[in-house]
Amino acid sequence: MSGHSITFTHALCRAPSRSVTAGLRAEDRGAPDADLFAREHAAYVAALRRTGAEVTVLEPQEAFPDSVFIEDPALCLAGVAILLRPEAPTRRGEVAALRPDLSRLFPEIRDLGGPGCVDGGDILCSDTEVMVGLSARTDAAGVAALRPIVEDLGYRMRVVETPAEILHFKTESSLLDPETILASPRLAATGCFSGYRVIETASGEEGAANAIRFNAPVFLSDGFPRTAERLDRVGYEIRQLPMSQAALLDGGLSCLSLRYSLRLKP
Ligand code: CIR
Repeated sequence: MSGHSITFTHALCRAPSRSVTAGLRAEDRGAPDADLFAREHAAYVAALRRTGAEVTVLEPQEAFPDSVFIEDPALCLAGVAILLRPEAPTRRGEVAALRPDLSRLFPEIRDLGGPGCVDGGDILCSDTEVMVGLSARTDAAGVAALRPIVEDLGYRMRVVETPAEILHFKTESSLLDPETILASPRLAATGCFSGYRVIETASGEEGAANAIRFNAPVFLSDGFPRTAERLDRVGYEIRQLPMSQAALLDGGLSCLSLRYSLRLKP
């Protein structure tokens, strides 16, 4: 096992805006509390920093309530930042707002271009492969525009379907190590992870699948004790973080950062 795809030197986050209370949500379970969101976000940033990574936190953007979910407007791959194209009209402007920061941090920037759409939340990367889930936010035209970029950077691309009830492909899946994926039973049942070892979340704990392996630990959201125990039993170092406010906006651990290494693909 190379360990490469789980070793990150950097992460990029964006502080939540006060306008986060107006963020998109499929089902209204109440608006998040902006102060509590900020505290949970700060705990997340601190936890990433404790792994030794350099974490940059960008200024909040009031014009974009969902901009704290910085994973969606870009993909960082092999030392290149790829600017994507969110489907949600209220999120389109996040791309232009992020460009100057990515230009400062990355030696190379590429653009997806229109008219297709891709959200970073639908992209799961291993050492060799980029899996993209078609979803309400990522369409075939977007995938067609992404493919040549990904292949030019030396990765295979696998395109799969995300079941309609799941917002983003990674809402219910994450890479635990280069060969292992954590996924909800309903996503795993589609067969899309063939070739990987799949660990399923415990019953009723589908949200645990939006985990991140960031250097040594696997971070899980609070409130998924049986999945945490399942992972602990097979040897993963588990850290749990409060995600109550992001969850009200259908977000989770992966959405809150762009994780990358400035080493090029070996
Ligand atoms: C949205 O609907 O776009 C946000 N409220 C949540 C985005 C979550 N992002 C992700 O799963 N990558």
